[in-house]
Amino acid sequence: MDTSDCTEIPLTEVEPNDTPPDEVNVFADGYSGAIDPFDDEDCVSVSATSGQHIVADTRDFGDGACDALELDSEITIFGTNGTTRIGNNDDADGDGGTLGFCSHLDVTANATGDFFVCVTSHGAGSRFVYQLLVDVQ
Ligand SMILES: [Ca+2]
Ligand SMILES: [Ca+2]
Ligand SMILES: [Ca+2]
Repeated sequence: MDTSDCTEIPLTEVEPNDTPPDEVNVFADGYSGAIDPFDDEDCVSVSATSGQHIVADTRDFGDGACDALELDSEITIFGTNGTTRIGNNDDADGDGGTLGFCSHLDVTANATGDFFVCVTSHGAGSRFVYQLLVDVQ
């Protein structure tokens, strides 16, 4: 097999980032990570003002992994205490989106402070690399 065209995907996540509110990465544009092992959880913090929308998406790297079920993510957003779930999405297509098995979640901040966006694998045994987009608006 000729792998000379392969490029290493640079990931920006820093483990451990599995446990909000303390063990997380501060979100920055261009965030990417790997769910590995399959029960890995990757969490970022974003600050929001009460009433703002926190919009989070997972994406593949343009290789069609979301459509092909190679990337079946789930996004959960936790409130400022790091433990109260305020939203969850498995497949963006379930919301009428076009992202295959990737995820899309839009929640309204119920307080002012740091919120936590966590990416996990939906279903057993799936490992993948992903890009995470978060917009506070
Ligand atoms: Ca990870
Ligand atoms: Ca992790
Ligand atoms: Ca999914």
